[in-house]
Amino acid sequence: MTPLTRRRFLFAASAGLASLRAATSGAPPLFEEIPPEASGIRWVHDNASSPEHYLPETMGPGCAFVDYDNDGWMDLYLVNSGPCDFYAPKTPIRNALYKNNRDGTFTDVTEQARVPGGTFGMGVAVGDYDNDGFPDLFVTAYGRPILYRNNHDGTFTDVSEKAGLGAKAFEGHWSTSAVWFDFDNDGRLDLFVCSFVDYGETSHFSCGDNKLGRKFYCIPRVFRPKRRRHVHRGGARHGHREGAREGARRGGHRHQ
Ligand SMILES: [Ca+2]
Ligand SMILES: [Ca+2]
Ligand SMILES: [Ca+2]
Repeated sequence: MTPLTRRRFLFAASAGLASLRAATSGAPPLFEEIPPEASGIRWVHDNASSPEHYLPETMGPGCAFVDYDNDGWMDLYLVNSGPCDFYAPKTPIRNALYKNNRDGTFTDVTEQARVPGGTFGMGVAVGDYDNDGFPDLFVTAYGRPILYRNNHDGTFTDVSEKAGLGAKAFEGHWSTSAVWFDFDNDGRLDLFVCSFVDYGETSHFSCGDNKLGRKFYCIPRVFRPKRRRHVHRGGARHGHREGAREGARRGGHRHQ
């Protein structure tokens, strides 16, 4: 058999794509964009764009499909920016939770569900950290992240402080992403939170050209990397409060 060189592979792949295009030309598109008027999803992200060109403006927004009410239909959670040390929105902005109406439309239930955010959000990680069968939300942010515990009745409670995930734990911290996973196989979800660069109040700046008098977004490598990461042990059997204590006792809440 003739050996498959890189050139032969690329040739075969391009020939395959060409025949696929020929076979599907004239076929209806796989996806269709549903306008806000039809879906009911009218939420708009505010990227906090400013003349200073601060780096967090270039990030986000994250979102998640999550069946928060366990009715078998995926709902949608969208993360917005918000007030922080360099941004004061002119009008109130918030995250959004859209309930799936099971007919192709969604209803904004953010206020009823009590999940508006309020920090400069980045993304969201979904996980049932207390093993009660209802998904919970961890919102990453430039500044304070938020852990929302699902109350089973269509509402959530901000339990960040009780869980050891509040403002103090993340002071001067920029969490960009997170993942729930059971790293020690004890049946309880744990949380890994990723950091980005050092962008605290005393260290955030923008880049520019002095001759032109213009500012640009800095490339991330001009900032010091933040190697800190958070690993929190969850507490499924005993509820999040005891779980948080256990995490502290067992060194589950680590800063590196
Ligand atoms: Ca649902
Ligand atoms: Ca839960
Ligand atoms: Ca675990």
